[in-house]
Parts: sequence; structure tokens; C-alpha cells
Amino acid sequence: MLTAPTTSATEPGRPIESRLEMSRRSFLQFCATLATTLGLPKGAEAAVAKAMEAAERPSVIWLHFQECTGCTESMLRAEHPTLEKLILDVISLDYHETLFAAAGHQVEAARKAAMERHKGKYLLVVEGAIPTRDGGVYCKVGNQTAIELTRECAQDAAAVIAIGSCASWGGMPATDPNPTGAVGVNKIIDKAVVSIPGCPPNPYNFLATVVHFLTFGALPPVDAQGRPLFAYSRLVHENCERRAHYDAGRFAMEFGDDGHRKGYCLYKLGCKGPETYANCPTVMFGDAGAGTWPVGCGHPCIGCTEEGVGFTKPIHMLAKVKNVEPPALYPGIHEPQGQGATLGSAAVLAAVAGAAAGAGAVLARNLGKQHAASEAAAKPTEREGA
Ligand code: FSX
Ligand code: SF4
Ligand code: F3S
Repeated sequence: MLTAPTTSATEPGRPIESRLEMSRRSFLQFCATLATTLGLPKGAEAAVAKAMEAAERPSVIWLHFQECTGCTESMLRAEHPTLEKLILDVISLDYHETLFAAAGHQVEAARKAAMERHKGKYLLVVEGAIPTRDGGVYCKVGNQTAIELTRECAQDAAAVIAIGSCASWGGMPATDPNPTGAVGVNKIIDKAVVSIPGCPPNPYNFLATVVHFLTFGALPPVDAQGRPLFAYSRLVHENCERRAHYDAGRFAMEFGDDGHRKGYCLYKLGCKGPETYANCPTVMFGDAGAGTWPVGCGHPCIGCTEEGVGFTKPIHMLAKVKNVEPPALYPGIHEPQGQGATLGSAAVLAAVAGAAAGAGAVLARNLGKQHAASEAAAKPTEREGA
């Protein structure tokens, strides 16, 4: 009933590398990369490959609520090496409103049949936020509210995955004043929910989560927000390619300025990388090569994977830095020697000194030194002019 983006659903007997039109070597390399991403020990790639090759693919029921369909789009728009083929090969997508060719009663019957056939074994994936105001009337599919559908489908699911920021905590639809009372899946059901936030989320993280489920029969370990640790345990800022500029105090101050064109750090343009947990700088998007992620393309991270940051904090507001704050002022590139501290270097000393009172004292002392140094430097000139 699905439009057929891959032939695997009809040819389960063929070796996986043949179905994916890749060499055995490339397939095993991909499994090794997945195992590494998941933080598995050496040798685990064999178990990953075995799980991916298994003929029995988990049935997936994929629901759509308040969203832009970007989650599905990002999954299907991956380029080399055909990530969407891998995803569609390891799962059996038995219900997906965007990809179904059928409609109406036919499609609802297919969902119920898949749920009955795979009772207790299927994966429920929810994309989009769930409106709760006025009895949930703001999103209905087949005359059922999103709340009713989610609860019905979650009841016999082996595991529930919230894909995208909307399904994780409400995301864009829950932005103040949240007119429909949009919430994430975890507020609607009692079962544990693994969240893969991002607007859109990285399809690689979804695939790795499913492969973990296939390999171990359980979803991966998560953080306090239900996000898989393999993907969301590091700040964007920790692995950012512009981090050296941040540490050296080189910032773009406005879009298109010299610093921006040179690839300087985007912190002063509101980059939320210092308070956002995600693996975007290491995994990137679309398999299209280096730089294919927001900061790589020259736009500050808006914190789309972080509740309370993405769609909440204004884009140009400075991030709350969760490790080391940058000082307000830095030394100039060419510091005069032997004349005491400059305003910039005093500010660095003040920042290093830490506490505000102590920092203020250091700043005042060095400003005094700087003043004395500039007085001394000015005297010969005055004599020359006399
Ligand atoms: Fe869109 Fe998905 Fe954003 Fe939301 O991704 S890309 S609005 S997270 O639910 O479709
Ligand atoms: Fe990268 Fe943003 Fe951190 Fe700068 S502030 S290093 S651009 S993540
Ligand atoms: Fe989102 Fe920031 Fe990554 S905006 S896609 S978390 S770089």
C-alpha cells in the first residue's frame, strides 16, 4: 500500500547489500560506523550487521500530528549512501500517512490490521505535537483526536519513539502562547518514550535508535529528557568546527561582516550551541559532505533539540554557556610591550580571576597601570612638541 521508495519490502530473500545496491564492504563499514555512534564495544558491528540482515523487520506505525512533515522529509531526502533506503529496509513501515498511497477507511483498516498482527511487537513512531486544549479537537485523523490515536496505538506497542521536537515536548506548535495546548507524547501516555528531538531531527539518530532496538531488543539508554545518550550527551559547542575561534575570541558581530565571512564563532549572533545537546557537528545532515549543518552553513544554532531554548529564546539572545564563559573583552592582536596591561588584557585577567569583586579589583588595578603607562609614553612626545 506504500508508494515504493525501495524494493526491499517485496524482496526480503535478497542479501541486504544487494537490496541496498552497495558492496558488502560498504555495508559492513556502515554497520561499524553505526556501532561506533552507538558507543558499542569493538566487534559489535557483527551483531549490528546480523540484526540489520534479519528477515524479520519490525512493523512501524508512524503517526502525524501538529508538524510540518520535516521529520519525514529529512529522512527521505538523505543523499549518499542512501540512508532512506537503509531505514526503509530495516523497518516495515505499515502505516505512514504521508507515504501511504491509499486513503480513508482503507488506510485506517491497514493500521488496525498491522497493530493486530504485530501486537506487542510493533514500534510506534509519533511525529508532531499533540493538542490538548478543548478536548484535543485541533488535530483529528479518521475522526479520532491525536490524544485518542496516540493512546490507542501506544497500548500494544513494544516501544514508543517521539521523532522531532514537536513530538518530544511540543516544539514549534507549543511556542508561547501555545493556542492549542500542544504537548509532547510523553505527556499523553504512561509508557516510556524515547525522544529524538531536532527540527528536523537527524535521520541517522533515528536509524541508530532502531538498529539498537533490533540488535538488543531494547531502545538505547536515555538522558533525563528521554533523549538517547549516544546522540545527545554532548553540547553542540563541544564539537563545533568554529570552537577554536570562540576560544581565541574571534566572533562574527553581524551577518556578512568580515568575521562572518572568515568563519568566526557565531556566539555573538545568538548561537545556542553552548547550551544545546546534540551531535549535529559530528553527524551533520543529508550525507552531503562537510559543513552541512546549521553552524557549518553560517547560521547560529537555534537550539532546536533543547526544550526551553529552541522556539523559546529569541534567536539573537546570547546563550547561557554551560562550560566556560567568554570574557567581554580580549587583548588586541598586537599588544604593546612593556607598558603594563591594556584594557583588553585587564578584562581577560578579570575574567580569569572569576568572582565579580575580585575581578573588579584586578580590572581597576590594571586600568591604573595602563593609565600610568600611557602618561609615561605621552611625555617624550610632549617634549618633542615643545
Ligand atoms: Fe517539522 Fe517534524 Fe520540526 Fe516538528 O520535524 S521539522 S515542525 S520538529 O515535527 O515535521
Ligand atoms: Fe560553534 Fe556556536 Fe560554540 Fe561558536 S558558540 S563555537 S559557533 S557552537
Ligand atoms: Fe538544531 Fe542547533 Fe543542530 S539548531 S540542527 S541543534 S546545530
